[in-house]
Amino acid sequence: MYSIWKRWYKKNASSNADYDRIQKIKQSEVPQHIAIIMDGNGRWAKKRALPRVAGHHEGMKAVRRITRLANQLEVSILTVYAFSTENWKRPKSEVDYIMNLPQEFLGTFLPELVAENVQVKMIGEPEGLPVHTLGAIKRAMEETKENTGLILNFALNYGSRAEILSAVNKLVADSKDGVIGEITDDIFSKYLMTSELPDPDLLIRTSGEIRLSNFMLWQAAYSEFWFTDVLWPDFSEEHLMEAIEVYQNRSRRYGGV
Ligand code: V0D
Repeated sequence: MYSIWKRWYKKNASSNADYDRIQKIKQSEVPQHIAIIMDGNGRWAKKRALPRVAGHHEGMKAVRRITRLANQLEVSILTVYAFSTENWKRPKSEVDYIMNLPQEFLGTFLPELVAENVQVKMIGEPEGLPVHTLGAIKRAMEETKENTGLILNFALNYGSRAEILSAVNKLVADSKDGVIGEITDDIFSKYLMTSELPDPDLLIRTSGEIRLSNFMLWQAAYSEFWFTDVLWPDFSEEHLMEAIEVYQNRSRRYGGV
């Protein structure tokens, strides 16, 4: 390897041991699409006697760390579940705080995303989001639309049953126009919000809950699952590498024929 590249990677990894671990992971099959349910932000704050919003803020920093590493690992798509359709039930003050996070995140991080060739995308219902939230995200999508590296896909105001029902309704409308014959797996997938994306290979959920909670019900049909008790704000590069290594060992055992 050219030493200039090696220096670049070493600068971005926190130690030589990380550098070697990253190289080893990249020599094997890296999951193309990783999806993460970022749970445990409130619990993280409670443990420290901090307000819940402090946990969300710290969780935002974890998104940055994990994005950087996913990009280094040459993952194609990182989908993070940032806000579910259920989350509107939380206290208004908490929702208001959360809705400012995209602006804060992008205010400091967007130049780096642009420079590092990351493309920002979103799935979920844009309708109902505050204009300042949607404005920040739209700007990020616009400024990164020509980028060809990692796709950082935010699931925001997203719920999978609503997504499936909306697909069914669109299909019914199209079939009335007579455009549709027999509906196959591939045709149905094209009606989902993830139509442009491959299904997740690896789905991670933090904070000890072992369920999907209305996240990518259709898309996760064949995903490998990795669950951890680690709370999302504590989720580090170390944990992502562990999840990927477990994934690689599973595909070594079950893969092939
Ligand atoms: C709160 C843990 C980054 C989950 C992460 C509006 C709960 C921190 C974003 C973000 C949230 C979204 C879009 C974008 C740039 C950044 C974010 C929300 C919540 C919901 F283009 N963190 N983050 N969005 N949390």
